[in-house]
Amino acid sequence: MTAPIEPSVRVLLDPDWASSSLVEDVRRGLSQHPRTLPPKWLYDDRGSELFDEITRLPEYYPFDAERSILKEHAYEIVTASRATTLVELGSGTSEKTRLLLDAFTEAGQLTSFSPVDVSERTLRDAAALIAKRYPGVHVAAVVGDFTLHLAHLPRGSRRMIAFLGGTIGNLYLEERRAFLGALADQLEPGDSLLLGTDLVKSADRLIAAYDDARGVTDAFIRNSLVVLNRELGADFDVDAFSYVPFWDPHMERMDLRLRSEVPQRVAIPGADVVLDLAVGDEIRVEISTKFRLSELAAELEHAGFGVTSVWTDPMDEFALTLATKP
Ligand code: AVJ
Repeated sequence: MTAPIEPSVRVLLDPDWASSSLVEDVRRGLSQHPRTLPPKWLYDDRGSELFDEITRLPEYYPFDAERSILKEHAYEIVTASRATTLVELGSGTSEKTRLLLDAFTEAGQLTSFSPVDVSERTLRDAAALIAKRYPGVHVAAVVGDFTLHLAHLPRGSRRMIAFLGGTIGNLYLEERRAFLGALADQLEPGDSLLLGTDLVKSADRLIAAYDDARGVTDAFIRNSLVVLNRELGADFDVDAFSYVPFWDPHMERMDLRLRSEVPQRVAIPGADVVLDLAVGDEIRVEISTKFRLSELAAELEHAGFGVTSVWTDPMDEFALTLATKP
């Protein structure tokens, strides 16, 4: 019997959100057209719970699609990566990651696991659970922002960086380029990226996934205003907005917005912003870009990766791409 090794947790993100980049993000985003809030601030404790609930909705196909790929191909993926360290960006509950960890265990390959997430509570719970379940694996969790803290990833052994769930779709093209380029720069030859991407499909299927019957996604997106009320002393009347998700066929992305239903003035003292909204004015809270495999491969190659393998689910709704730093 190997005794479980206690997980370590490094906090790189200021626990006081109001004094962190939230203020700057809010100021910059709300002065853009359309007004925008960056999605990473959706994941406070309540937001993390709501997202977890989204993953269990029948309409939210990406979760099950990605899981089915991992169920079928995890062993192939981990042996192809030849990694001994698994880093997971935007790890959340790391629920699906267990399929990778199981395969790593079966292959006798893994020595350490580093989940990275902005949500400290979710991360601590996940790290404790995983350390218990995989004795012998050193769990080194990082509370951080994967766009800011790439230089702090563990090094010294062959790494696979898992970025699952389609979260890369939250980034705009320029942000995606910067992120993939910075990641490739941080990696050593032989390290790899396992990237989950949702694929372009019919608008009906997409809209259903982001406009679920029980209104969980609505509550998740609306929670962004609750975060601003709490962290920045804002006075958003959360019920004075409606949730407006739509498919943008030109940009090939879901665009998730809140629309003001009344003329209103909102004060956000913590960011020194006063927001005047007319009826119909919108705030974009999240985009979720959908991909085409040929374009994705080109983007990865442009960033400095070589595409090793691509796996999709039987319905070709979602893809996992293993890209290696040459
Ligand atoms: C966690 C970013 C992958 O874009 O599908 C789900 C977030 N937002 N429903 C996604 C989300 C609304 C999700 N990601």
